[in-house]
Amino acid sequence: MALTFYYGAGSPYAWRVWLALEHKAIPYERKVLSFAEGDPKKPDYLAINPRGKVPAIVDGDLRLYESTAIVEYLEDAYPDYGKRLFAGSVRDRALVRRLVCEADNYFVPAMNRLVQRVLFTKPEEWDAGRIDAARDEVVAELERWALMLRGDYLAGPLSAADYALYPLVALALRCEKKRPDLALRERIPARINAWMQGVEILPFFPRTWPAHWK
Ligand SMILES: N[C@@H](CCC(=O)N[C@@H](CS)C(=O)NCC(=O)O)C(=O)O
Repeated sequence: MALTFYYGAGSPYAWRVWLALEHKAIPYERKVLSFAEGDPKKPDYLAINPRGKVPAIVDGDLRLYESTAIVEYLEDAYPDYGKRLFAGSVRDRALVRRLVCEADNYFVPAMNRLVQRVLFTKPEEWDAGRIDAARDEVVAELERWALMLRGDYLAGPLSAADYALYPLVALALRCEKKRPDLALRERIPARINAWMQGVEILPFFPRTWPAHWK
């Protein structure tokens, strides 16, 4: 029986898992939950993830949530599928894990502040100073990431680190759709723009783009 992947469009965490499944060419059935309908908080889904958040997977009798744990599980449970998400030596793999931790612990809080102040605040209540401050924090993070890049991808070869960060940056950029004068895209370091393009050219990437972002 194929693995079941519980997904919500626009969730950067669910997007990570989708990219990882595609990277590893693992067969899966994707179930789309609607945030508007409150699907993640319905009893059937709470039985899979009691926190009521996407993503989650069900693989045989395993129920697993938290995107980072899921991505590590996919690598360990399907070692011979597709390409490695954590490739190379013990040290190489530690670098990938470190970058994933940095994405979660440093980029996520900066991105969340921006998303909160733009996407989750009514335009009539926008505070330009606080929005610009949040944008500057995201830019400062990306400047740091630009220095960490090891070639085309974050850890050298394409890895779980790229899939951890890309959806977060894409969501931050999504704020510019709602507030065109945010001026985030133009401040993104050139090396990060090039890195994003390196993810976007992956053959499976286009079908993972959030449906309502088109
Ligand atoms: N740390 C979690 C974060 C998951 C998360 O926050 N998911 C959000 C969407 S981005 C969610 O499902 N929210 C639904 C809700 O709170 O009702 C992970 O990495 O999987």
